[in-house]
Amino acid sequence: RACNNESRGALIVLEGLDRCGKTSQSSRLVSYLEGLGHSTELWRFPDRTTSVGQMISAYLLNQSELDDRTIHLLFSANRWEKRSMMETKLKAGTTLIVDRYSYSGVAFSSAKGVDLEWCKAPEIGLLAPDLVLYLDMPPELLKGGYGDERYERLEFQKKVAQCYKILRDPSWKMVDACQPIEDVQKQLQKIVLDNVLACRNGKPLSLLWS
Ligand code: 2DT
Repeated sequence: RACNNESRGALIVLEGLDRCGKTSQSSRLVSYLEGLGHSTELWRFPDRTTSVGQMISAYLLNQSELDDRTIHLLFSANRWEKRSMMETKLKAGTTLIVDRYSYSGVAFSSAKGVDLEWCKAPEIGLLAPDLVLYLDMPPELLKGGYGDERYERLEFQKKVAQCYKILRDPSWKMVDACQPIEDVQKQLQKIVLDNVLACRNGKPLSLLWS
């Protein structure tokens, strides 16, 4: 779809605990926006395809051990290595639906006891999302138990939920993810479409944390 220089894509982030439905809602949003003729891509962090991403993946699969701050900085580096591509795509008019971003970075590391402000520091200067959608679900209700990756334990997820609460700001859109998947999708679609249109109409890009 043709785009004039003024109209850019939106940077839209989905956050929430493991297994709250982020991944399937994200791909549905991409289909929805594409169906309306908006150029859209699905992104996710960690991006396990890069060399930094492979180190992160090995850590998550319990195939390697890393100090808490070291892995935190790798997650952050994994966003920095994608930053310029992200900006290029947005400026070319493509909307990015991003499954996890800096908020996961800060929530998961601070849930381990790493200082919150320390966790935020390496994220400063990354592109700020135009919209943060938080899929809200009590840790006890997360779908079908947990897998074998690091972090997939109820007690830890409860701590992550607390850290997300501290990070949350009034601009976040909280969506009740306990509703049927179709109802969640309908709510997300409306919020996302409004945001995509606002970005096309000249809302400027901004930087974390602002
Ligand atoms: P997925 O199952 O969504 O691939 O999540 N995580 C993620 C962090 O600890 N820091 C980060 O910066 C990001 C993006 C959340 C993989 C796990 O990695 C955690 C779950």
